[in-house]
Amino acid sequence: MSKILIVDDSDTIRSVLAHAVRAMKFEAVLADCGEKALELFIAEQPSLVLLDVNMPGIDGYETARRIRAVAPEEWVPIIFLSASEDDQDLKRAIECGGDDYLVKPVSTVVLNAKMRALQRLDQMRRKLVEVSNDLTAANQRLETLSHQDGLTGIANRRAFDFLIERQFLEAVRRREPFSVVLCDVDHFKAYNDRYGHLAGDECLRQFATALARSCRRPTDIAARYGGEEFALLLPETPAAGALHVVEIAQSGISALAIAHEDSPTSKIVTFSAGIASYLPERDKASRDLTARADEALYRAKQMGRNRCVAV
Ligand code: GH3
Ligand code: MG
Ligand code: MG
Repeated sequence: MSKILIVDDSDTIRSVLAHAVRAMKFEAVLADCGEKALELFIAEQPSLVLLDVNMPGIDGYETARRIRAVAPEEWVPIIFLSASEDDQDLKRAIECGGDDYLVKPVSTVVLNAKMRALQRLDQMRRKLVEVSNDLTAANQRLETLSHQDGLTGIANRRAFDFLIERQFLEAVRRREPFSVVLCDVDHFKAYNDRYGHLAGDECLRQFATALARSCRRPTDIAARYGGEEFALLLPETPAAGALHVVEIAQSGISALAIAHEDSPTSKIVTFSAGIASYLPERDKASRDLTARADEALYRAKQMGRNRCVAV
């Protein structure tokens, strides 16, 4: 049930209002001064506040200001109840964060109607907040999807293109080595032909997971480059280090022992890899790392597959 915070220094008015509020099937929480009101506002989280203006200690205006300061993102309707009919008092009440201003004595019918109207606004506001939170979550999901490969869940080509550029520039700036590895599943067409496309997809999923696992550093990235080709981006890594990562990947993938009866080169699924490295002391700023890795990969294929060549 909704809680209404009633703030008034007069015992009589407080109990009249409490009676009216309870008759409307709300719970009444009572405060006899502004300080107490703030305390209860925080502790009880009411859905609406009925606020007297003239009180000993901090007055209603200051109480409203402090309530608004407690939760600037939130909105809890505040209705001022004042003895003054002066327009200036009403103006000030609204400026202090009030949403409505009623002159005492207030008829319960008017009070009821005003409370309903403000609650309706509050509900609409909550719905808007909900919709906006849903939109934020949906945008985050889209953002993730836009750089994630749908089949394997690792980075996609788009992410690869973006990251290689950034990591390469970073390597040049910091004068650190940087390696790119291209990996290609051996005789994968024959795998699809023998086991079917769905089994092929499952093979690629397992392959990607094993490849991603062989990237030990948080800055290493495994991406699906396209089809049955994958790429590794290895910052702060010269060719020898990249070779080491490829060896880990090779043992991870041979541990999967995915049967490939129709492969002319092995009884299980294997891959070939090409490594290209940027070395600050050797290269000016060669940007064709991917092309070089592709050449190396081609050579690994030529040399019989299931191996790695570095250029
Ligand atoms: P090589 O050892 O020279 O790399 O031979 P290969 O058969 O792996 O190379 P090729 O490029 O001739 O064939 C690649 C195959 O990969 C053909 C294509 O049908 C398959 N492939 C590409 N993407 C996918 C995919 O998303 N799912 C499945 N199941 N197969 C794919
Ligand atoms: Mg290929
Ligand atoms: Mg292949």
